[in-house]
Amino acid sequence: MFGDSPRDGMTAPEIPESHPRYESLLTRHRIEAGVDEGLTSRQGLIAQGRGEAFDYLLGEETIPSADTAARAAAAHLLRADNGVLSVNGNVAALAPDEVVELASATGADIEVNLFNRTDARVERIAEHLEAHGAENVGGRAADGRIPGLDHERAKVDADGIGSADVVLVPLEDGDRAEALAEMGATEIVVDLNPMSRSARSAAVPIVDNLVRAVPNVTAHARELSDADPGTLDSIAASFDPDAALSAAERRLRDV
Ligand code: PTJ
Repeated sequence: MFGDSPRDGMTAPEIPESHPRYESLLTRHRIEAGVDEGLTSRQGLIAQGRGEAFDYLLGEETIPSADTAARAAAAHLLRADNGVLSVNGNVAALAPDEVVELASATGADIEVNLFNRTDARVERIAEHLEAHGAENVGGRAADGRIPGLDHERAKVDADGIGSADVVLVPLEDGDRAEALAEMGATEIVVDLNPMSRSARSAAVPIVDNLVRAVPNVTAHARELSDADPGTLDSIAASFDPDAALSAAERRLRDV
């Protein structure tokens, strides 16, 4: 059914568009197709299931605090000297075009950065992103290290995430998110679970589904493209991560 082209999993013809949970079911098919195509790890299926549960409780919409976070993320990326968008197997399957558009709107680089790293999957994902218009995709050199992690999980590009001043990590394992934050870069995390260590270690936690969050950061970046540095700095500085996490948690508990 899937696998003839990278986009086959997007169409999922057996789901009628009138289905009340059409978007959610389509997303599932994209992740399944990602596994079939060698982009997404099997653990990525489990991660998606965890994410779906939180998204259901959030009402499957971008809540106001997540929108504020997306705006702060856009300001950070526009101000960055070396901004990097980190892409794993789930992100590659769910939002390749959206990542390419965000890179173009902010001038950030794209780097494949995997929890369950193999050279073959890095190459597969890099080629997939290139087929969607990405240029100079990083992650293949793997000549840098995130301190405090074991060998495979620590690998990054020295001139990419290794020297970034702002990193966007949509969906990250807690250990790696904490280790990345300790490297000193401003860390932007997209995670539907506001209680996860990844969200809690981020300077800018965006509690939203990455399929909504990435295009939303792009929309804010486009809207802020002519803003002066002082305006961008003040948007970034006025963002309160604890308030954003508390607002998201209240929304989950108020269902
Ligand atoms: O491709 P790899 O090898 O780098 O592996 C990627 C995964 C995601 C498998 C790996 O990083 C992992 O195991 O992650 P965790 O520890 O399962 O954490 C995933 C987090 O992302 C959880 O807190 C989920 O709630 C959240 N999540 C899942 N799907 C989405 C999401 N957040 C935003 N949007 C989603 N679509």
